[in-house]
Amino acid sequence: MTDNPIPTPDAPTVVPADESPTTESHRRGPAFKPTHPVALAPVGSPPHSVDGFVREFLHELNTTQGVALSRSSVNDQYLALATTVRNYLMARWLETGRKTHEAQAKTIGYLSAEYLLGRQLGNALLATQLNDIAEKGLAACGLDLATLRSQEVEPGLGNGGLGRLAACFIDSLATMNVPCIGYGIRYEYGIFRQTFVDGRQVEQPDTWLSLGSPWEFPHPESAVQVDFAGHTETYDDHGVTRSRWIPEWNVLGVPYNYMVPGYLNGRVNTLRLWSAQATKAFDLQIFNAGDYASAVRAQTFAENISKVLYPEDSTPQGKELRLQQQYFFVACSLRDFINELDPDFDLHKLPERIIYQLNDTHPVIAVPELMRILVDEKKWEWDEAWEVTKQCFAYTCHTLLPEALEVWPVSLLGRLLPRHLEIIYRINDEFLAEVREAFPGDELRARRMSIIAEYPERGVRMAYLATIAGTKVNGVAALHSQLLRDKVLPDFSEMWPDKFTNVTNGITPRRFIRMANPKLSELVTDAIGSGWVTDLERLQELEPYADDEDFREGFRKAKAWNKERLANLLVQRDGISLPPGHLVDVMVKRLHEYKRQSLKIMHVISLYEQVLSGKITASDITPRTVVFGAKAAPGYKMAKDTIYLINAVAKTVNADPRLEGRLTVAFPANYNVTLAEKLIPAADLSEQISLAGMEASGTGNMKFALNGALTIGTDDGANVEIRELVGDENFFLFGMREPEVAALAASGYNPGSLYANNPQLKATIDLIASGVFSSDPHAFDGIVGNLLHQDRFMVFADFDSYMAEQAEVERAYADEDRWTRSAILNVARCGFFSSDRAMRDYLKRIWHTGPLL
Ligand code: NBG
Repeated sequence: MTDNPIPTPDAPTVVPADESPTTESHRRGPAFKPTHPVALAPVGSPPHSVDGFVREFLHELNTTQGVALSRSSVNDQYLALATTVRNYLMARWLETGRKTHEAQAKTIGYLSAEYLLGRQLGNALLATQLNDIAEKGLAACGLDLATLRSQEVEPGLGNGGLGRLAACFIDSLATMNVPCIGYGIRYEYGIFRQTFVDGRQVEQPDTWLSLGSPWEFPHPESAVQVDFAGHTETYDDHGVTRSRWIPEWNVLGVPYNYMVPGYLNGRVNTLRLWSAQATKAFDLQIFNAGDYASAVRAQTFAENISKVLYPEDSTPQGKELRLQQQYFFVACSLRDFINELDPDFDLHKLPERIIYQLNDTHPVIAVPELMRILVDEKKWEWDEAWEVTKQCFAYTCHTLLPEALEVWPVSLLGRLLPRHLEIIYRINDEFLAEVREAFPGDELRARRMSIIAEYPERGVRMAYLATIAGTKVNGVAALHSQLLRDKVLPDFSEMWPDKFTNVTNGITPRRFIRMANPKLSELVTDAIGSGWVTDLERLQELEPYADDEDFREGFRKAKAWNKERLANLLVQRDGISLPPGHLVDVMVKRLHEYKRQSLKIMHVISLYEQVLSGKITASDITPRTVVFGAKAAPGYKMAKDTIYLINAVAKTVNADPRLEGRLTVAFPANYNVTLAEKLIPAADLSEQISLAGMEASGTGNMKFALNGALTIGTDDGANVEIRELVGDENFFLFGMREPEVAALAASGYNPGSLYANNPQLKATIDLIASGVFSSDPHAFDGIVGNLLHQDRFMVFADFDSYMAEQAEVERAYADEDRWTRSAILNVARCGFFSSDRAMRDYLKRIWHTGPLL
């Protein structure tokens, strides 16, 4: 628990009142009235022409990078290009800030510990419509746009779906003209860089900042102080007994602003990520005492808070540093918004100005923090403060896995945030009184609903706190929201049925179709015009084109082009060859047992086994390449073993001439947003094969369908809605449904007997255990033993159904026209999955605000 111990008593303890930067340094606006006409005019943009672009680019190269074109490195050129494109967005950004401030409009404060942004340059070029100009301008300077684009290291400040969703949402809000500030953490190291050594995952630090970061604007003058630890005391405040927190140490949060450009609409919102820095008090005392080494250590200690993204996805580790991160960024974010309000603003009206969306439980400590500000600092009555606080938050749950619901040990929370723990206790007391009043005599219910869990140790259930405080609680797909109400929070949904709602996730069409799939975009735009980019439901107009032979031909050509582009990339990036003419079957997502990559690799192994044993011949197999992309949490043994198994199978299968090259496995390392943008458009088949009831939504599933891949999937998460929309005949459904899963679990699931009674399943598992895939005979004991004796995610139970549906896939793929028709209908019918629609749903059902026009 104590991976970042609180400083011992020789660490600084004094927090001088004048610690924050001088008021003078962050005063806004000029001291005197400007008179120069340029200073009075609106901020201008560089001319939208090749000439204007070249001038701006060379100016940046010469004056910001400080190099001549003739001596510039590719990195110089990339940085100058990024800055140039940024300059074209600047006038919009400054104008957006001015307009939002003037309108005093309600803002969405999106609180998220993760933003998986992907590369910025392509998106900025798209938003400014500068692609062609940049290409020509750079060519005239002897440079190649594509080369410079590939120089960008993506900010991997998230683990997977949750962080990518946040990035899609802020893109949509900007495009829809809705005021939003995304708040998060500027991790110095994002999600680790994955490499494979002898087939095993090895993690390397993600040094995304090391070559410069042209997209960020630090504002050290607006740094915010964040306190930790210490104790609380009561005092007499003119006859009223109040509490106050005497913290033990503190750090500074320095904001870094990033542009979030809307698509062709003139709006640029802000993403504000906080970086931790030592306060002066932290080291001054020790410096004065002449202990240089301790002073530097103190500094390192403070900066640790934003040092690294925790690489666990959906399974938090409950580490102290993690709680520090969570409190750090929400404390900064609340303080920041309040600081920006007019000094005479009446905080009772705060809900008219902001709604904080809690992206999972990670930022939930914001609830007691706002209470602390109102009750302790502003000296409000408790009830008055709670009334306002309740209206300022809404909560999105992103999981159903019990181990993913955060519970902070009371001992830890009380040590790090003693005043917040007191506030949580009081919220709980008042809430439980409400429960007892609503359900008299039902003490068991009160105990079940308590924010404080008693076992296995006393802990604070953050999801309960969020549910009690939030105006609304939502799940991320229809099935997930239903299970959230019925299984995770049934007592709460009984008490407050209206609090619960669903918003099915979505993805941004700008990045994942328009940018990632230029050929399909062109084809679609030629057919139905370009309106679909901001109004994705218009893809419906493509339906009749499914029966148009020319369109189908164009569609296939686009897919073939995407496959070739992927093949070129994989050779260059990983030395992997993608055989032409293959069905491209893709499973990309975090490695997790519930997602069942093991089932996918068992499909490959089963086919291989059937060839080895002579049940079929290679020519019976539809030529297929199975592509995996997945990172495993560094401490997740089973997930790492699965990566090793996939790599081992790939090595064996790809080299076996008996398969005649008709079945290959590709596993490029370090799957990230940049790779996704090339992989997804090239896919024919999308694998969404989690055990029903486990995947909250999935968003990769939406990206594949919208890029014309067909889905093989279980009735889980948003798959359910995809299938409803595209129609059964255009979706490969297999496996148990959620109620069957629940029933099987209740009746006692026995994977061992399935193994014993299913010859092909047995042959598949036996081949893994036989040692053909690894020189280490025990390499897969863990995986095999786990499946045989436990199989928590019921891989064996769905094995037959999955194999049968894969055979159905092969039959369908053999009929080119039928397949293309289905793929086009997937695109035409999935417009619902735009994150623009998701944002409209949040605006209507949760945030109760709208665009600022
Ligand atoms: C993930 C779910 C996905 C879902 C994303 C975005 C967490 C805790 N949850 O199914 O596993 O698509 O959130 O909602 O990362």
